[in-house]
Amino acid sequence: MILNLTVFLFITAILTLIYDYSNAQDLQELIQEVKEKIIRLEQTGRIKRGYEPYTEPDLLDEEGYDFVIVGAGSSGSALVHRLSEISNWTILLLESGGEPEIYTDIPFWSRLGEYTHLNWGYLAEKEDNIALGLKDQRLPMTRGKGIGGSSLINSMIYTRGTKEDYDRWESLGNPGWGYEDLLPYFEKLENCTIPIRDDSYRGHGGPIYVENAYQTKSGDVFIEAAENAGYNYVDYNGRTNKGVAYMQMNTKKGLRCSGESCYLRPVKHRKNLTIRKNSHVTRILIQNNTAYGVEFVKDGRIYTAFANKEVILSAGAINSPQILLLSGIGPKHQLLKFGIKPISNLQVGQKMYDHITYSVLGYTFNESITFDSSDTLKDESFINLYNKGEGPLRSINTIQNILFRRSSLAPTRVTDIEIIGLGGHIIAGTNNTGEVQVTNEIYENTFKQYSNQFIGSCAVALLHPKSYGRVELRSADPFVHPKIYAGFLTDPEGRDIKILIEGIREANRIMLSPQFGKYGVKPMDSPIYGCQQHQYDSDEYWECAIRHLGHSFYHYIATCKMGPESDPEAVVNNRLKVHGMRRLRIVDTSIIPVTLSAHTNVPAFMVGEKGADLIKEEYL
Ligand SMILES: Cc1cc2nc3c(=O)[nH]c(=O)nc-3n(C[C@H](O)[C@H](O)[C@H](O)COP(=O)(O)OP(=O)(O)OC[C@H]3O[C@@H](n4cnc5c(N)ncnc54)[C@H](O)[C@@H]3O)c2cc1C
Ligand SMILES: *[C@@H]1O[C@H](CO)[C@@H](O)[C@H](O)[C@H]1NC(C)=O
Ligand SMILES: *[C@@H]1O[C@H](CO)[C@@H](O)[C@H](O)[C@H]1NC(C)=O
Ligand SMILES: *[C@@H]1O[C@H](CO)[C@@H](O)[C@H](O)[C@H]1NC(C)=O
Ligand SMILES: *[C@@H]1O[C@H](CO)[C@@H](O)[C@H](O)[C@H]1NC(C)=O
Ligand SMILES: *[C@@H]1O[C@H](CO)[C@@H](O)[C@H](O)[C@H]1NC(C)=O
Ligand SMILES: CC(=O)N[C@H]1CO[C@H](CO)[C@@H](O)[C@@H]1O
Repeated sequence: MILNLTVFLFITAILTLIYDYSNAQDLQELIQEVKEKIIRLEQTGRIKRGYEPYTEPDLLDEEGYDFVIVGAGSSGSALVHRLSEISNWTILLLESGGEPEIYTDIPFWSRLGEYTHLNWGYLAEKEDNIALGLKDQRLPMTRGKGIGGSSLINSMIYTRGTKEDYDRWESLGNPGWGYEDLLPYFEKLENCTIPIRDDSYRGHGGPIYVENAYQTKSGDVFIEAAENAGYNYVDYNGRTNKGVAYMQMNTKKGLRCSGESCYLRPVKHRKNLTIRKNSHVTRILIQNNTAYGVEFVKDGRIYTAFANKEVILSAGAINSPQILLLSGIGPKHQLLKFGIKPISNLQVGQKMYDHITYSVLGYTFNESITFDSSDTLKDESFINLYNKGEGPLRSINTIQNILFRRSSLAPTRVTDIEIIGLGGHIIAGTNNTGEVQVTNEIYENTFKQYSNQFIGSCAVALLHPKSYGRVELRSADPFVHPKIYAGFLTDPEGRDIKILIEGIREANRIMLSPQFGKYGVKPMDSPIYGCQQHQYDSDEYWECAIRHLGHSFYHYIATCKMGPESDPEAVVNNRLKVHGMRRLRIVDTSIIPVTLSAHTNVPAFMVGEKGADLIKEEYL
């Protein structure tokens, strides 16, 4: 999980502990140090890395393939893995970013990528009454850039979503997307290595490994406390997600299992598959409402790739709509504003759902049962990770537990609150430096005082918001970032904020229980700077805190929403084909029409798997 708004601070916290580094310059030094360590351990034969560079054939000005796929992210990787099983299909995968870095495989350090070229670096537009405690009042809208896409820099939290979610998706006029239809894909894609009581929902033959998160004692206490508070221990990726559990991660023997490492790495040598990196698609080539190729820029030159069968966009929920808009598919008035000739007037980018999260709910402990990051730069930790899949480097931002709950305001049977238990805190104890940050006032006046204490925290996420944002063009230049409006907490009834506050109180109920009391757990109750005028723990206080530090969970969906032709918001149909167009599909999280009780990486893999089958059905 976790916001990039503070992961940087978290990283600097680790640095402060060990090296007393404190500025952005030193982040680059840290990255260098981690890289050098891995290379040295590899050269001396103490670890073995699985990663080999991606090579590609010479590029011609014009090339032709059966399928041209745009974006090597979570969905694109799954799609390409499956389509390239068909030996007589030729496939071109174009990815704007480059290769993974050697540290991205290591869960603990992998989020470093967020502060490098592996992140597109999107920031939401400034909006009223949200992000009040962030620099420039702009929310980071992080997106992975590189082979693997967002799964290269994400937090590897493994969640499928529930029967209610997918049945709702299907009920909106999307046959084939109900739970019964999709469960086989969730099973197919995974290799669940966790012992589970009712295993009948889980898969064991797929490329995506599932393992429990690294635990410290505080993770065990979280389970005890939640059970005592009335939650059942569940396999939250099984029959029901309602309850508490150790967090399941998509790691393979302790290492990141991304679209790159688990879907593409094993098949990248297939002769019928060409993967071109640093290849930025600028528009789809369209004639007579038929997509016949794409134009892309590599090393400053423009190239054309023709598609004999289809063009498929897997550029993610921010970039797929951007590419459609640049190609003339989208709201007519918006296109005309940028001088783009309208081809199909669809509501591209007009609705974007995400999961707003408050993740700085901190607690102090009187004993060291939380995460101790001082081990994470030791050679032994790297060796244990690579050779045995064990140790603290398996940990991602100290994530340990997950809990799903239905709030008192939940519209249907969905679980709409998620609480994540962490054995650390992402701001407290750090120096307030970094490219994205809370304001210095907040750091100095709120979090700094908790330095050098044993700390844990909870993140609370709203899974089924009413509020939504949107994505629009900022410019007709394909290299200019689109405008992103998060739209958090804009629902007129104010229901979203109420549910988040309910979630915060529930997290407090668990963390301040007798089970944690044995470890002297106390809330970090120094008010968030800017919210001192409210009585601590009042509804007004929490609303203020959330409006200051609530952030994106990077679970953008619905910007190229699936729906029947009769749905005015729909961009693709249930076969992932763009309405009114021929030979053009979208296969990524942008097509997801309904909010899910889940983080979106596994759903992204599922969409790739199912998309591949839809395409195979059509041509074979
Ligand atoms: C920081 C972070 C943490 C997250 N943590 C979790 C988590 O713990 N668990 C979870 O389930 N989900 C998590 N998510 C969300 C999850 O990773 C994403 O929802 C998922 O990866 C999206 O998959 P996708 O295929 O839709 O898009 P992406 O994986 O983003 O892939 C899109 C790809 O297209 C490429 N691209 C874009 N534009 C172009 C272009 N013009 N030309 C060529 N290529 C292009 C991009 O570079 C990228 O590689 C997280 C996301 C982020 C950013
Ligand atoms: C924190 O950062 C400031 C600069 O922003 C620097 O002056 C100060 O020395 C740093 N403190 C520590 C403890 O690193
Ligand atoms: C391609 O392969 C599939 C099976 O893998 C087969 O059904 C199809 O006929 C083949 N097409 C051609 C043109 O060879
Ligand atoms: C699934 O994981 C288990 C345990 O690591 C392993 O033995 C098995 O080979 C894996 N299966 C596949 C299909 O990779
Ligand atoms: C456009 O495409 C349709 C459907 O394939 C076809 O019937 C029509 O003849 C095409 N028109 C032109 C001008 O090519
Ligand atoms: C922590 O606090 C609890 C509750 O006050 C107390 O019982 C325990 O002895 C304390 N532990 C330490 C190490 O101080
Ligand atoms: C022409 C060619 O090399 N086809 C390959 C495509 O990929 C499949 C799956 O690996 C191979 O079996 C084919 O040989």
